Amino acid sequence: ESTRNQLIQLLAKNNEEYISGQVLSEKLNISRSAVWKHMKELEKDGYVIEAKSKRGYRFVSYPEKISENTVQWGLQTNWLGQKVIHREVTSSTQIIAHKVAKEQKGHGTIVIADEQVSGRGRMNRNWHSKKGDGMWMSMILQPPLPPYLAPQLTLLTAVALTETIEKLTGLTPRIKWPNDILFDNEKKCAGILTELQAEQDKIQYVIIGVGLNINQQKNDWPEDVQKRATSLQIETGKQWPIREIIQYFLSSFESLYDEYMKQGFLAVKTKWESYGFKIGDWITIRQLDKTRQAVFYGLADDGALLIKNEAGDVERLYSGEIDWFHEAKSN
Ligand code: BTX
Repeated sequence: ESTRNQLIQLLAKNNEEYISGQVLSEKLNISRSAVWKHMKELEKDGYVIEAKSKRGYRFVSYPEKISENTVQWGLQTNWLGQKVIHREVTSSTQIIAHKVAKEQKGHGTIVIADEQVSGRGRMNRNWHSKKGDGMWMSMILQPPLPPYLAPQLTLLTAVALTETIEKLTGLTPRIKWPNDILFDNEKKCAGILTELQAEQDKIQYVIIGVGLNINQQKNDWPEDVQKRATSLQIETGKQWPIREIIQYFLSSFESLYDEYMKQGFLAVKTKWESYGFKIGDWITIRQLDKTRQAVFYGLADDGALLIKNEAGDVERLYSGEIDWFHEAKSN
């Protein structure tokens, strides 16, 4: 790793505290005047650095750009995102994450891109991920869980994402089962894609992909997507800082994940239901080639979708897609 990157990491890890030129020169094994020269280079790149005699150096602010280092600066997590892989452009962060997970595991490693040229949704659908407009991220996790519980992680991710949007923007996002985040206008601002590598009774790793539309305008999407999509910018009328949203989401996800590992699914379920969209309403359920109507009852204790069918019996569903009744009628 380059001296420059090591230097950035040392300053970033130290947050707002000063770190002396002496300590830096010892840790990096370079002279103090070389340290000073590196600082001047960093300033040219948009880092704002404060230097105080007797105390040393500290970062005041980072360039707005997302990078492995800027994501870590001020990050409040214990294990999630402690390793960051960043690409300006890539096909899909899911592909990189799978590769990394296969080679070196890496529980908690995250992959972020400014732009994905073939971002993917579920069932090989396309996910629009234009440059600098959103959070396009994949998280590598190795939860000590049997594979059948993996869908709970998708629900957990939806809760963390919803909390993040609500806390930072004041908007009221809702979750459409199992994994879309939308607003009361039924437009979608985020999606989650959970991909699993497992043995019969044990998860080897999970890649959770999260796409959140942040600064797009309506015209940034093709027409078919415009009808269903929205962004934080469209909903609030202002631009949002992507780096801070990433950091807030990582904290929020980590604490919910830790709580879930200690206490089980109940805490997630309660929160999920408080954000759940159309609970108590008629919905349309599509499974393979079958379509039918039922009342959306809520979540079962294990995260399954509870519905009351036309005969009045309550059923559990583990997969499928739901739509609102009026959408199904108009199709
Ligand atoms: P999904 O299958 O539920 O949603 C995909 C559908 O949503 C598309 O068919 C299209 O109609 C619509 N759509 C496409 N792009 C957008 C967009 N930007 N905003 C709103 N609606 C859109 C949801 O799949 C899962 C998406 C996960 C994306 C992340 S990004 C990081 C990671 N890398 C990657 O390739 N995928 C994940």
